[in-house]
Amino acid sequence: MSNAVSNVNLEDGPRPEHSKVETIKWQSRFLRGQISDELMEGTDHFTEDSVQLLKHHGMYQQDDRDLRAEMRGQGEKGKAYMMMLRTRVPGGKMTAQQFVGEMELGDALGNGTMRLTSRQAIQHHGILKENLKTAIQRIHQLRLSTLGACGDVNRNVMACPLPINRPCYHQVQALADQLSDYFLPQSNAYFEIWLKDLQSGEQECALQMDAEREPIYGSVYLPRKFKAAIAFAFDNSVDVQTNDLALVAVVEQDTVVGYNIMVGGGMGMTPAKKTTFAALALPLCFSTPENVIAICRAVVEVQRDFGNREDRKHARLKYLIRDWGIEKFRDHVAQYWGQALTPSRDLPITAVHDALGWIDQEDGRWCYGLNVENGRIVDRPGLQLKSALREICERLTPAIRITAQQSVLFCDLTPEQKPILEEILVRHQIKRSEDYLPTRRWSMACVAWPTCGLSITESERALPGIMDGFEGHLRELGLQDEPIHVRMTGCPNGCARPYNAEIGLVGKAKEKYTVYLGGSHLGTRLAYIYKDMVPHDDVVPELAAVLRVFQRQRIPGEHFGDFCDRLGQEALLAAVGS
Ligand code: SRM
Ligand code: SF4
Repeated sequence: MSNAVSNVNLEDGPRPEHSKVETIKWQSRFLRGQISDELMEGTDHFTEDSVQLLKHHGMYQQDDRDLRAEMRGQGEKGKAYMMMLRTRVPGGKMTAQQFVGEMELGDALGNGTMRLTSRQAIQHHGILKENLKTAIQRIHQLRLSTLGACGDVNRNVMACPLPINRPCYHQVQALADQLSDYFLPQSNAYFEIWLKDLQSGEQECALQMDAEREPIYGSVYLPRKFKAAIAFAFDNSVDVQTNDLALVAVVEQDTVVGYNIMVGGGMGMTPAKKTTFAALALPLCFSTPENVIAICRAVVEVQRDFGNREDRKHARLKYLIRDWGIEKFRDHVAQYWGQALTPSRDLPITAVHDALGWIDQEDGRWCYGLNVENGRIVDRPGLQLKSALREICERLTPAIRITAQQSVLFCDLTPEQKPILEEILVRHQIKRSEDYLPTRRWSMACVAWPTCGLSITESERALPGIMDGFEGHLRELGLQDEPIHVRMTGCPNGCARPYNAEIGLVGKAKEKYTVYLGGSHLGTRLAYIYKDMVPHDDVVPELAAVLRVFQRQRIPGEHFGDFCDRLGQEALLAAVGS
């Protein structure tokens, strides 16, 4: 056992060399800070210290970047401030009533759209500071919460969303719910700031969390965000290895007999900072279902105590594991847990499902997975998506699941309800999932402009056009049935997980992208940089050139990502002829 010295003293607070955010958290009295006072002020935005704390309450301060130039042009110094609010939805599971309630919230207080996220959660954009409390209270009244959706804590826990009626699926969802609850901040700040003035009957579930201590996190919380997901080896739709804590259920006769636990996945990186990198989680151990939460807690505690608190760009768990090596990390987890760890079972990931189209739940009921392009639920001329989803929810009251590809599943439908759902889609001009090419069903873009303060390029607004062009070439080459995974982000932070996709398009400079190739459709291999600084208009021609080589040289049945990986960058460039 090594003698590594803890990086934080939970009693004494941050050291001078720690980042400013550590002091803000430490001085916040468990996430309170000045948020309540600033809410009362008539300003349109929060101070920087409060902005850091607000993340733990599930929100980001943003401004409409489309309006920045206009506001400058009018001689104003200000920005069009607004808040993004994120609801936690473990495993993406919610009721139809909650889903409709969230859409109504977006209409009443947000920008009239709702966003399904790449972690199975829900986001609203465009909420004004003055409406924030009402928005959170409405979410609370839906028996949902934004607490811990962002910030230096465990975020929304992902789990396979398929509603198949077999014990293993229920067990995995139950564990996602348990982990989500277990790692929630315990501070009463959320209740005090947002919910205290609700009628007493409506406070009910918030009042259960009135402990004034953080038994797991301590007073400075984690060094950085922390993410967990649970997959099956036969369905890795949650992209499990991109998480800090990655659980793969070991299933025997439809029942979970344990979990392979992996650690240290993460996508975010800063190209200019060479010490940063994307990483896939590495095997830690096997756990029985009885021990899994305790071992997960030990992982979180080791990261809490030893994770880097000086440099937030080096603070995710993956850097601790890279600095220490997995063996030393494993030793520490065993020590914190108090028992020896059991080696992982040999259980490779073999498949991913997009869960779209009609799926037999194996209990006489059906699920329909609807492809929501880039997760944006909106009504616009020619696409009445929001209205259609509302009607489906109100008439059929399906159970809802959000997928890790930003789409939605309507579950528990009777055979008689199937034609009704189809009719609603047709009447609202919604394309059925079956009518998309497989590559579009698998495509995913992050939000980027105009709300994301970190975006360098367009993403959500750019990918549909890029996919139109890409699909044209697929058809031309007879490759239209290839389920090639394309993921795009407006900056290198990787919110749509581009670095393990078959094609990753990452915003690098104004209207320029880094093109990554060679990730695995299973999510188990990182991609390499194929070309850097590719102008937006050249992206499709560049990809088309690679498609042509793929069509000529692939081994029958070979996936696009596997082909690009087999050739590697140099050979691929040579084959393309550039
Ligand atoms: Fe993300 C920051 C949106 C999933 C890595 N992400 C942001 C912020 C909050 C920008 C900011 O810090 O100011 C973005 C808000 C944009 C907006 O206007 O809504 C944002 N991230 C998103 C969402 C909404 C993308 C989407 O289109 O679905 C996803 C919300 C997930 C959720 O429900 O919790 C989202 N972000 C991810 C993922 C994918 C995942 O977790 O599976 C990643 C890569 C995995 C990882 O964490 O490494 C990701 N987001 C980041 C990072 C880089 C973190 C790092 O370790 O370097 C940042 C920037 C940061 O934390 O400093 C970031
Ligand atoms: Fe914003 Fe970058 Fe994340 Fe896209 S990848 S949402 S641009 S932080």
